[in-house]
Amino acid sequence: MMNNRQLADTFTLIANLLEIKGEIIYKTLAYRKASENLMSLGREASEYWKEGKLEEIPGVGKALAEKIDELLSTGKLGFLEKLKKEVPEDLASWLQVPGLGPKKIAAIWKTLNITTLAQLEKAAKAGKLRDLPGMGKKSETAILDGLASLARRSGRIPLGRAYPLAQEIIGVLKGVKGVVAAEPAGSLRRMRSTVGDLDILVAAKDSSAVMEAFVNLKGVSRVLGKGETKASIEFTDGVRAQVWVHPPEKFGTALQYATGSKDHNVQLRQLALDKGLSLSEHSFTRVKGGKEIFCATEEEVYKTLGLPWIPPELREDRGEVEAAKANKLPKLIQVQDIKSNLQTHSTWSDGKLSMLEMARAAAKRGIEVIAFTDHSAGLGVAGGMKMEDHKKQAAEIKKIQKELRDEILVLHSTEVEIKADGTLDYPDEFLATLDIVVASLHTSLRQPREKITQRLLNAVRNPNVDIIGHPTGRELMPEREAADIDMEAVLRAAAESGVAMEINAHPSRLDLDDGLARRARELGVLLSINTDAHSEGDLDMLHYGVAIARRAWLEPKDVINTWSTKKLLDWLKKRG
Ligand code: DGT
Ligand code: CA
Ligand code: ZN
Repeated sequence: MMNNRQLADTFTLIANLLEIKGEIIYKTLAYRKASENLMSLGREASEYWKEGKLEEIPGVGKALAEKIDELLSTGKLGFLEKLKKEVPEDLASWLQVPGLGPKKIAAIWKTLNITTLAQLEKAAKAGKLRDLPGMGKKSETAILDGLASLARRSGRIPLGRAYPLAQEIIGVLKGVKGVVAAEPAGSLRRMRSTVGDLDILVAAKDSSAVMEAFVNLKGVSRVLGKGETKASIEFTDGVRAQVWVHPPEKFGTALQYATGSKDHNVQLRQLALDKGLSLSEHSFTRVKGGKEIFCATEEEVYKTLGLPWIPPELREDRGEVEAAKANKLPKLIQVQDIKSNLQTHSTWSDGKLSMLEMARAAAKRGIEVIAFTDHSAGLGVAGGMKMEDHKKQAAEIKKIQKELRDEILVLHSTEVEIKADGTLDYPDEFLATLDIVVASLHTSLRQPREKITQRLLNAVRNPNVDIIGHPTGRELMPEREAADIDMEAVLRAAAESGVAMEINAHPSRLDLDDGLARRARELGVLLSINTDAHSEGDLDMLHYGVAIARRAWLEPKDVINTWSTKKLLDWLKKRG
């Protein structure tokens, strides 16, 4: 029976093929919406189906319910089979090429009668695209660049996908008889922004029941290996997962080993050797012989080495072992330290909730200050606001603040476009009237390095700008490379001007990533962790941003969102 992901993929495929076919956008939107809703649905659609309640799924009306019904009962869909005969399925993969949209795809396919990515590349290289209607030499080069960028993609899994999937798997494994504990390990536990595969560690005396449950998880397409202590699977979408099973008395050494990183582990093993011990996945043994030392917890592992426990986010061999030895580990920031959310969107631009609803949702999560950073006019696709409308928004903020009283403080703000020519989308005199200003790049991200760096520098040095939103423009879901920016120059300028650089907590961005955030802190730049929430659910993504900050060694004082309301307002006042 098809699971939600497979149903969602089917609807996305339909939407993509319909778009290439030339169907009006409004028709494809219903499929895209349904696909999104299926992905974020808390229960399997098949359960709704069994209850005869498919239409209770958000975005699913009668027509879509019939299609889901057909897919669940037969595993196929007549409508899609017919569509594939009109529009070859291979063409859908062309949509992943940056710079290539449905209209151009249709034109190329119909004129040259080609359908695969390989044929597309060959045609572009042979200069056969430039003469097609609506194209030119420039679009041909853009397609070649897009194909090259596609080839450079990592094949790694974004944390925002891996993390919920791992939680699901862990939930199932915890329900297996005899399981004492189940935890993420590997890069997943270290919270890297992308992971190669999912590593999960289970404590149980007997591994066979765990292995059985693991290889029979929903959506598994292949079992890559299955042994006494380890099993490895691949899901239909190519994601791989690995489970390690150890008895509870060895859980500490096993978890430490499986968490890595490899380089961190190399360091620990050397430390052990210096003490005449050999450290393995199972235990410490004395090199000279003698009793094995078992560790049920990680704390015991580190203690045996004479170290305090090192948080997983730091285990990258970036100085953490030396810091631990000297008792100088940072007091890492935690989710509960965050008091403000300084990038959120409401229905004034492309957010799903009104300001009042959003403010209440944030307050419910312990947030004390929220800034509404609705898009500026230039970002038309995201419902950018005309400058005049800010008067009305300010009036609404006054009104809802009365209603909210001291539940949460609402700040009037904007996410102002840094335009292609390097100027900001609103004039300085207007920006100066707002409580706080976020400036971001969304368009013309492929400008040459010098030009786009200068664009960002202009914003960094503008005294009306307080935060630079998602500074590099990289995206993880779907994958998009960062703009070619001299970030070292930008961070140095930020240290000088006092502007804060964002760690955008939304798992589709996680920008700045840990490396740049750590460099920022080194240079004395302030950081700001914001959810960029467009819906209530987005407010719960904060922990991803905090994890990136922890990987960057950040302490509460480095992040303006941990400050008291007074300190934050004083800072804003001083900036003018
Ligand atoms: P990934 O999956 O590429 O994002 O990165 P990791 O760190 O999850 O690495 P992975 O999945 O290859 O291995 C999982 C853990 O297993 C790793 O974090 C540490 C441990 N490990 C793997 N290979 C070695 C090794 O050769 N030596 C040691 N000491 N540990 C290893
Ligand atoms: Ca891994
Ligand atoms: Zn933005």
